[in-house]
Amino acid sequence: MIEVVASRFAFEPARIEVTEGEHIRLLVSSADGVHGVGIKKFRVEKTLPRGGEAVIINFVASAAGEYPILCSEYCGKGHEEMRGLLVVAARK
Ligand SMILES: [Cu+2]
Repeated sequence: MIEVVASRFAFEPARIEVTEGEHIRLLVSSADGVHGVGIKKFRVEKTLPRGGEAVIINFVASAAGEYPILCSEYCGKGHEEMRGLLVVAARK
């Protein structure tokens, strides 16, 4: 399980490294207002409620590569810059 905290306007950690084929479980919460987590490649799209309640996101990192983690809910002026990176290393 990987814990991630979203806030205006960043994800912490901003970089998540996993291995191809791994079953990923993210436990994501917001430190302030409403945010979202979007990882298009793996069809991840979840809203994070205001108030810090954690949301669990499950997916399989089925392809190696680097994929942006975007905020999927407009959250203010820095929304477009709010991004993390999911790095999926190829399985040896
Ligand atoms: Cu946001």
